[in-house]
Amino acid sequence: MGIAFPVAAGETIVTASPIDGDELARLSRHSLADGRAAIARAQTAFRAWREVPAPQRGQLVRIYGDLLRTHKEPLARIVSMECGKILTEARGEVQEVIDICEFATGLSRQLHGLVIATERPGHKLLESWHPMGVFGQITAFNFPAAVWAWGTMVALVCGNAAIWKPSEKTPLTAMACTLLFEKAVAQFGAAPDNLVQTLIGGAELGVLLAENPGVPVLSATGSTRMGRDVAVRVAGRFGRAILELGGNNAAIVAPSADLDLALRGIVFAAAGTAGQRCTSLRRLIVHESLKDTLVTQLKSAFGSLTIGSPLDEASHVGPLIDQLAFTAMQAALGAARAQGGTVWGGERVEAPGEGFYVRPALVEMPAQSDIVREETFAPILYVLSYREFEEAIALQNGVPQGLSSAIFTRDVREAELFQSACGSDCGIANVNIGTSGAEIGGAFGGEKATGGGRAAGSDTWKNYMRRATNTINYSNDLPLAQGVKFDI
Ligand code: UN1
Repeated sequence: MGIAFPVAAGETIVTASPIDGDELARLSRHSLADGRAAIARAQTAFRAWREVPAPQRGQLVRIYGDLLRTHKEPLARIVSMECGKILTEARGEVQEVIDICEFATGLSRQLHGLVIATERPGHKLLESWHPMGVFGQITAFNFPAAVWAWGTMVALVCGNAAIWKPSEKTPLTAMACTLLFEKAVAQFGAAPDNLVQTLIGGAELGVLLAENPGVPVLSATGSTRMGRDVAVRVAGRFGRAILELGGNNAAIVAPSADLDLALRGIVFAAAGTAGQRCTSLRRLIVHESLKDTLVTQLKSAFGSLTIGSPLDEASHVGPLIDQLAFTAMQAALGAARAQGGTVWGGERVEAPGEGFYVRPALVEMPAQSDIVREETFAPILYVLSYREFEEAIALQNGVPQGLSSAIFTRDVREAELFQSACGSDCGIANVNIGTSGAEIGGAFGGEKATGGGRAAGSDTWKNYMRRATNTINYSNDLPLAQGVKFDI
């Protein structure tokens, strides 16, 4: 079942835990030939799977969700060890996988088309939905399980086969998820071989998935740079890409905000997951009357966070993923200083081993300069102030990315305006909660440089299906649409 995971031989990937830099595993890479063979096998699996009724397909996903419930803790520990997020967040991530399984199981009985009013007598006009074929998925290190499940669990109930290329930094979580899925397949007993396959390797396998016409729909989560490359390759063969790329998420703190609540929301969104969520809060747009108070409170809150091993239940902030992330963070802080910023925090915090632990940084900026408009995948919160509400909205929208946004206010007019067509331009616009930590029930994703894709709940299932319009004539006549006459 699936692709056998390669044992160490030939070219290897060595994974290290961000906790202490210690080696976790050595794996060999799947080759391009392995990748091509996987696509061919997935096509065969798809042809069988599309014939299984959707509610039955849902039963496979239900079984997987049940298995995840019983394996939640060990899987969370793998997530924590491999990507460095604190245990409560790692458990939350596995819960997110369980939640999407539940959602997809229900969805398997709700995939529906339409009957549309037709202009012709004795005719019927329908819209029906069919699976696309092979669904490919490229995921990032920071949500090594949940983002995969948002796509793959929904794509499976829609009748597709799936191929997953996880981040090179988190192959063990991917292997654990895949092996557990194979257990579900064995229990289910009626799924074709190779329904879900996982490819371990680097960008070359992502390129293969992006360029291969055997993968009609490809989802990619990661940097805007990666997404631009994937988008062009997929478009070049008229494939469908679902892109979830960078965010540069802001929260507006208005004069009427409940400051206690805002503080808690801001600290979790900015410092949680060590600022390594695509929904992490990166910009605070605070009314000038509150700025000094809030900055003082934030420094004290950031200063009191426990930074340390993610496996220690007392830790609030775990390590950055690797040295490169640390270097990028320090470079961003340097640029912020050069652009007039005042930096508090951001320094490396000593910990046993080679992990890169940092104090979350708070950076007061005189303006939304170039560095503020960039996404740095680390805990840096830039603080800007505003006087008029329109100014706050303009700052919120004045960045290339458009993923998540929030406003803290008790003024209903501000809250409504923020969520209206004239307000936030993001895919997620929250009121009185932070920018991160979305539930799976809604569609997840954003606009502009975030890529425009949507995954998880709502009607995102349509991304994994193709739409057919069907006209049926049950009359004895052949009237043409638009009143066209063509007598022979
Ligand atoms: C991501 O960082 O790629 O909304 C996904 C959230 C999580 C998912 C983040 N549920 O923060």
